[in-house]
Amino acid sequence: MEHRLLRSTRRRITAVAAALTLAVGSAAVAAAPVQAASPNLIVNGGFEAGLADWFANDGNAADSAGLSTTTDAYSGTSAVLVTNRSTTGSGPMQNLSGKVQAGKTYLVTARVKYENPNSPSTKQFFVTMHYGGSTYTNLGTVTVPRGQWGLIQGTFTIPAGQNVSTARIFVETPWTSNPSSAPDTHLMDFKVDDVTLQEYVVSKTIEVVGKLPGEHNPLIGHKFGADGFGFVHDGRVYLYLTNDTQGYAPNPSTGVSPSINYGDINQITVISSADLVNWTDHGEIQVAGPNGVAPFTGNSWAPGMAKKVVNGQEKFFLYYANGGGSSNVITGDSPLGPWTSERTSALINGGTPGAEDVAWKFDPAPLVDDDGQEYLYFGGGPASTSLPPVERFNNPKNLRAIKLGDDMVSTEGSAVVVDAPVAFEAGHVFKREGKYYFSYSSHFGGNDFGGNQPRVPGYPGGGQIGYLISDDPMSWPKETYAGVLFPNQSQFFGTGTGGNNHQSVFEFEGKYYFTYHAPTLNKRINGNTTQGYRSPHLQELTFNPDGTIQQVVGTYAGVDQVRDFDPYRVFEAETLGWSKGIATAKVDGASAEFGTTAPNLVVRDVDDGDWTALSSVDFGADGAGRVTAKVRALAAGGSIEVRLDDVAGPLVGTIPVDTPAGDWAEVTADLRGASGVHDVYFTYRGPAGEDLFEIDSWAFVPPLDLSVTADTRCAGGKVMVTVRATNNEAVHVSASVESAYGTRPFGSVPPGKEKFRSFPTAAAGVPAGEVTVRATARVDGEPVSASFKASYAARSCG
Ligand SMILES: [Ca+2]
Ligand SMILES: [Ca+2]
Ligand SMILES: [Ca+2]
Repeated sequence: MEHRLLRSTRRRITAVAAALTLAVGSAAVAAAPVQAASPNLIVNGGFEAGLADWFANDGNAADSAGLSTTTDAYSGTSAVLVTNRSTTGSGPMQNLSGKVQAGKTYLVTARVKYENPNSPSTKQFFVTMHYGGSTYTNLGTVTVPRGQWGLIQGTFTIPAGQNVSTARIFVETPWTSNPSSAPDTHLMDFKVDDVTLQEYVVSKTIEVVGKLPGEHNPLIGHKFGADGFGFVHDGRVYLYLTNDTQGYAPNPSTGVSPSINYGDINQITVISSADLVNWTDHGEIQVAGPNGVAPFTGNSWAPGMAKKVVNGQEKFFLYYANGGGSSNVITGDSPLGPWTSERTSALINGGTPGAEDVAWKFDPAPLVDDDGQEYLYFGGGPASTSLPPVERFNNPKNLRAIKLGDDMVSTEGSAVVVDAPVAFEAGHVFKREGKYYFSYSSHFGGNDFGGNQPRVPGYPGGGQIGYLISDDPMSWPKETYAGVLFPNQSQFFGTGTGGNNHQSVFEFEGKYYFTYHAPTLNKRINGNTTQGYRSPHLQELTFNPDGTIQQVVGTYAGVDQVRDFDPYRVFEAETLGWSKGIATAKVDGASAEFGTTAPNLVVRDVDDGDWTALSSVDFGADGAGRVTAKVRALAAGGSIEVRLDDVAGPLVGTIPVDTPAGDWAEVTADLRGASGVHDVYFTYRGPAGEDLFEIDSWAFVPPLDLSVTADTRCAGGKVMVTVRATNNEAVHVSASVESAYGTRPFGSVPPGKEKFRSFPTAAAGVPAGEVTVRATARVDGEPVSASFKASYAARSCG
């Protein structure tokens, strides 16, 4: 009797937990991710081998039942029928000794059905673990209508230290002390089929196409990222993002993750692009937490970036919110690091002069002005209760501006109020034509802002981006309010995409762009019930003649690609226009494209049918001759199809991935028909269910392999442009070079040899320029031509 009581207590608790798991997940079973499954630990779970490996539960002397096979199966041709049950625990059982481990998490499923017309119209069933002795745990449950197959489903973690040497699972009905008093209610016959027990492995890989081919928002489809801050440096746009993917943990059965928990986030994600459509994933910076660059901070939200020459050295400063309580900054040698902390305590905190009344000392956004003066904008959260309610709502005075020291890692003087109407968070400033623009996100009302107060006409509604225009970066009275820059994203992206927002503005090659976020990838994974995982978006910003901004319309189309992609170089495989089913991971070693100190990632979780694609690649009129990839094979029989314009478009080459498993190697394929401008799809092929390979980088090469370099030198006070061409082919190549200072033949260049030409310019100084080398040869009897460009820097010989 005693052990029965123990069992009953334990059972009730775990049954509630299992029911909650089911309630969260049951709506989205259809969205279950496709991934390499962990093996089923149950032998003969479908009873297609009869009763092999099954027996009736005999854990207690009172337990007994008859097992037989039935052709009334859920799947296949056979299931088990349980009859003559003496206890509620009497059901089919299988031994798990040696198969499960303490501390690990498992997913259990089973199909059950009962038909007794004298039984209740619905009945609850359990899959239960009997570890031994009196230790029983319910693993999963379902309440099923009479006459229908129901699905028992549950996840569970075996407690650390649990002895599993005699672990067994069985299917049963809810325990009661005297079941024989109502056998139709408690001891009915039932059928079981398709019992599975798998280790529960959480994969963050996004299996849906999150960014649709042809569309440019969200910017990436393989991970999340919020609070984007756009930063332009050396011809690229870098976007710094709150790493929303950090706590993402989709249930392997349902594909649904628990809702976002900002407290999990202590990393910042970096992506960059030279064309605003193909984005390179630079991975995550471990900013905060015990192993962070600044371990005295716990979170890293809402990044902001600035650069400045300090003591003759160009440095990069990454500001971030340490939760709601403070803000901090780390210092980089480049936009991609490496990163160090110059501080040992937060930059903005309760001791910052002028910030005493700011509830949330977060969302730091830097501005380095044309005159070199540095500013930081920050703050947000509930308005001071010392303000009258109407003012708390309309002019909460919760945002601040403060000067930064010349070192960028200290503040100067006292913070001043930015009196942004209905302000909540996300202050940001940019400068255009001598005017300063402050944008911010508005609050959603409630008691923090004085309750239900009349909104001043024209002031922002809840969760909108408003903006102010000022002549002075430290003066933001409410009269500088200029309107709503962007309504809530749910107006454009619909159900499930509401919530907060956070914006930035950057100028790139003469145009202005607006960054914002929306949980559009989350919506593509889970439908209209999203869990708050946000994705970065871009739209172009258009100004009126009076300097005000036209309200931004959010679209999946996004912004135009500003230049075609240059394939004739080594570039990272983690450069993605669009993708399906892949993930990325940081690896040791340098980036082939971004240098020895930049992080390098690889494309991983490559299954048969997964793909990555690049938008608008310019192969030139001569086309590409070959493509090489740096790959690490993980299984035999993989290959990469190179296709144009569509995942099923014209095949221009197939790269066999036939190198030894586990080693990095270069693989290559000749290409036919890859000329002009096309989207390029790399479609991954190999045995189904296998993790095929990882990819580090790509390089396309022209039909002829020449190395061409251009330079300048001084001769007699005049500039000479010099051009060097090396023939890497096994045949003679005929070549000539065109420059701004004339065209000269190289003549025939023998295999492996180098030729040199110089162009007198007759000028003491020349601007930067480019030369073109045109080459022809006969390869395998076929005439082949290719052209190569090389650039040189400006030169003065005065
Ligand atoms: Ca079956
Ligand atoms: Ca995959
Ligand atoms: Ca790489």
